[in-house]
Amino acid sequence: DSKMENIKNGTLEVVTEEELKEKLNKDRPVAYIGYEPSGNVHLGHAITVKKMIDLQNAGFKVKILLADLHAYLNGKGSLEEIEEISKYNMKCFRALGLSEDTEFIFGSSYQTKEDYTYKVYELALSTTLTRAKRSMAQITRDSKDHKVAEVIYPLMQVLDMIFLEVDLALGGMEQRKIHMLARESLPRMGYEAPVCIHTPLLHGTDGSDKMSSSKENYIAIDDKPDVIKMKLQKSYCPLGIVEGNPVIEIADHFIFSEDKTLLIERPDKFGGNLEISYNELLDMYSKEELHPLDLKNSVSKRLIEILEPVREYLK
Ligand code: IYR
Repeated sequence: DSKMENIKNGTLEVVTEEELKEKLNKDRPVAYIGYEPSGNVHLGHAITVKKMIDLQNAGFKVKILLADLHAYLNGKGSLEEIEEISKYNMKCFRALGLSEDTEFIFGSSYQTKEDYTYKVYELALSTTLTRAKRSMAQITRDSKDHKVAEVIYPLMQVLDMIFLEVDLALGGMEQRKIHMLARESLPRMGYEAPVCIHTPLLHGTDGSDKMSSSKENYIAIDDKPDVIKMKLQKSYCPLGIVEGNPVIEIADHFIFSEDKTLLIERPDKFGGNLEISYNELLDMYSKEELHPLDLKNSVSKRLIEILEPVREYLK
C-alpha cells in the first residue's frame, strides 16, 4: 500500500491501479521507459528518471531504452550522431541516481530483427493512419512537413513493450496516446498490455508547454551554477500566477521532493527571511505576497545545491 502511494505520488494517472496492484505481487516485474537520445538531458527528463527510481525502490527491475532508431525516425540526426549521444545519456541517467542493476538497451540492437519487423507490418495493417498520426501530435519534431517515418514510430514504440517484456511503461503525458494504442493493440495480437503511468510535463523556462532540448527553454541536469541562476532569472514567472509557472513547478518536483520547506531569503524591507512549505508557497504566491525575484533567487540557490552531485558525477 505504501509502495502504491509512492508510485502514484506526483503522477497524473495510473492505467490501471488494479493492474498495478497485481504487478506489485509479481516476483520481479519489469518497468521501462524510452528516451530519444538528446544532447541535453534536462529537468523534464529528470522527472521521469526520478519516477523510475521510485519504481526501482518498489521492487521493479528497470529497463531504459535508448531509442536511437526512434530519434532517427524523428529527424534528430544521423545514426552515428545519435549513437554518440546515447552513451552520454546513459551516464546522465546514472548520475540521477538509478541503481547499478538498471538495464540500458539500444533500440537498434533488436528493432531491425526479422520477427520485430514482421510485427511492425502486422500492426501497420490494423492501425489507421489517423490514429497513428494523432498519437504523435505532441512528439513529432516536424509538425508541418509530415513524413511516413512519423507513423512508423508509434508502431515501433508499441512493439518495444513486447520485445522488452515489460509489465509497466512510464512516460510523460505526451506519450499517452501511444500507450493507449498499445493497450488496445497488444491484446488483439495475443499479448498482455502493460500498466501505463504518466507524469506531468514540465513547462519550459519560457513558459511554453514543454521543456525541450530543441527549444532553448530547458535547465540541463549538468548546467553550471551561474547558468542555472541566469536561466531562472530570465524564466517566465508572472506575479501571482501559479498555474503553468515553471519556477513553481521546479520547486515542486525538485526541491519539495527532498525538503519539507524552502528558505526564502529577502531583505528586511521586503518582508525578511521566511521558511515555507509547498502549500504556503502556493498560497503566498497567488496572493502576490511573494515577489517573483525572491522566489527565483531561492529556487536557484537550492536547485544548484540539489544538482551538485549530478554535476560532480558528470564532470
Ligand atoms: N516516444 C518517446 C521515446 C520512446 C519511448 C518509448 I517507452 C519507446 O518504446 C520508444 C521511444 C519520446 O518522445 O521521447
